[in-house]
Amino acid sequence: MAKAHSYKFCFGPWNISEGSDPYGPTTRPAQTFDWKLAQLKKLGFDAMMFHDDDAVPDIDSKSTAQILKQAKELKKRLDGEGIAAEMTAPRLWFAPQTVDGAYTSNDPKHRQYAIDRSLRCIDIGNILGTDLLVLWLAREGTYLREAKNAKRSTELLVQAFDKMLAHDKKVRLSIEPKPNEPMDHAYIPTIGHALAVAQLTHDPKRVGALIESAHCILAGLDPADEIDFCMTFGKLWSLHLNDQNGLKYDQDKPFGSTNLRSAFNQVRVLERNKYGSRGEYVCFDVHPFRTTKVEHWLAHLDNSRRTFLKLVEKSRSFDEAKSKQLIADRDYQALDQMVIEHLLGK
Ligand code: XLS
Ligand code: MG
Repeated sequence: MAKAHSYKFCFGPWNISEGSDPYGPTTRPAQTFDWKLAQLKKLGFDAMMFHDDDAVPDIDSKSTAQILKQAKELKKRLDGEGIAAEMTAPRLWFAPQTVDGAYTSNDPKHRQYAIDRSLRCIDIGNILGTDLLVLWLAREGTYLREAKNAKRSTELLVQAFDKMLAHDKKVRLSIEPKPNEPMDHAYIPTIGHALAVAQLTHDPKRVGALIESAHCILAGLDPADEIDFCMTFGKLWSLHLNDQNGLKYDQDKPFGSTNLRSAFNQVRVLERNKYGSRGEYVCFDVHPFRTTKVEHWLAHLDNSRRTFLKLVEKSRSFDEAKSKQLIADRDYQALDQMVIEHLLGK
């Protein structure tokens, strides 16, 4: 199996979830943050990603001084365990103030709440030692188009991003596109939209993106192509690998669980673009199945990392010379079969 030295791995506390879904309650008792942190290194992971209220629970009930104090305490713990913070992300989809959107809410007070919370999240990231602010724009969209207008919403997003860029000269905004869910339609559905909006900000070189496999699939796009497109701009700063079985709710399935060929192609483009050589992490934004027993609670993370490393091996052992010759002959049937048999193993 490929040595993990060329890739560093990451997950978030929310990836060790309790199994509830819209049609049923949890099937596993909640684990403590301490327990989740303790599993990370055992699984061969290097970093944890944090929503602002993962780092500072009940953040809305705390003063700035309390928030910064708790962030410093967390930083001390992470340093003690040799765990890096990969990113921070404002969780702008739970609070009552974001019921009608965060940065694009029709209520100016709610827009201000979202911006203030994002600036605090940047301060938390500074303390935890990461310059990456991930912006999954969960509620920036509509249930019905007549409630908002997309041009104004895009302008409001740019204004919010500019306030974050002005707040801290080092922060890098990593927009995580997703076409829908929870919204009926989201405003930044693909990597193309994310990189286009970046160009409208005051400092486009500090606005990049995060790609999630499932979100590309929900947009009817190929994750490998989205990765390659983003790498063309040098702006893939984080990555949530997982899988998705068609157009439905976001499944956050283990990497390779539905489409091994697509997973192989994602790894192949990451290899080709030397993703990770500039300090980027491979994060798995995956959830256990609802049926998963407590004793198998970490398998989805361990399996995703194992699959990734085995596909790194498959990518490195792929007969590139033979494939180049088949491409030169435009013999794509043979190339197709060659990939299939390579993945099936001898
Ligand atoms: C949800 C998003 C979320 C972000 C982190 O679909 O993928 O998990 O990545 O808040
Ligand atoms: Mg994600």
